[in-house]
Amino acid sequence: MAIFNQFDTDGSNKITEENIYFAMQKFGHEIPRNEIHVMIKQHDLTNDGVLSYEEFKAIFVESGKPVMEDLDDAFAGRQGPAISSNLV
Ligand SMILES: [Ca+2]
Repeated sequence: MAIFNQFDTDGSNKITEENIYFAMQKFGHEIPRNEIHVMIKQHDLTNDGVLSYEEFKAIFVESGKPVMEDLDDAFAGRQGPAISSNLV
């Protein structure tokens, strides 16, 4: 999943709170750290404080929508351009 690598900028195969924060910032979305913290907590099945590929993927597939569309939805209402347009 290409989007995973967009977030996992340090190549650790884990998505941290910081990874998400800076990735979203790069996409033009300023997400409060506490919101990211909650998002991770909700999807961190292993309780290690970071998201694996599977855990990360679940954020976007749980609603049954395509990944990119869902990512936009997840941060709908934010300032900045749609995420999809930044990845092509
Ligand atoms: Ca985890």
